[in-house]
Amino acid sequence: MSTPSPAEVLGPVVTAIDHVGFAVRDLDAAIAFYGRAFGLPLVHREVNEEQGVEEAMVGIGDSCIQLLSALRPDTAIGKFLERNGEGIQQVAFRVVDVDDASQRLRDAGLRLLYDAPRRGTAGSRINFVHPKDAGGVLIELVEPAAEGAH
Ligand code: V0V
Repeated sequence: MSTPSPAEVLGPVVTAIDHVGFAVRDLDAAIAFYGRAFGLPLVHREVNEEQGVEEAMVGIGDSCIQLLSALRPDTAIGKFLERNGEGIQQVAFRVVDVDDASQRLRDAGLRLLYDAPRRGTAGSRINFVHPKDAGGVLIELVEPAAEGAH
């Protein structure tokens, strides 16, 4: 059996770059910096205990930059900051159906980090492709919450 092409694996289920995630040490300072330097407005802010982050979405056109600070050192962002310092930690692809997208990728032999999607920003449902299976980039799959669901 031949390896499926990317189009065969996800085809039209990926619809946009939902956001790019930046690991930051000081969330308030980062929000102020991107506002001052680039005019990016704060559109959402929340704590996600399960992910170990306090995060802020700043808008850029139709997309967002997600500023991610660590609640504790022993978290994904805490470890990233310790290892790399501040910088791009992930790119998030918006998908129509995260269960379907995850299963298609598993079937194509990629490792998904979670067996079942977890809660992401503003009630979205998320999963991640392991960076070692995606060219060294941590790719998040995000299915936004239905309109008015959060
Ligand atoms: C680690 N590695 C990365 C990486 N993090 N490569 C690219 N991008 C990253 N962000 C590399 C690391 O350098 C190692 O390479 C290798 O992967 C395995 O390292 P590890 O020691 O096992 O890595 P850990 O323990 O730091 O875990 C890495 C993973 C972890 C990706 C498994 O960060 C994770 O579970 N991430 C998913 C959850 C997450 O990122 N949450 C925060 C965002 P070498 O040295 O072996 O070559 S929350 C969020 O996005 C929300 C709420 C949302 O959008 O809605």
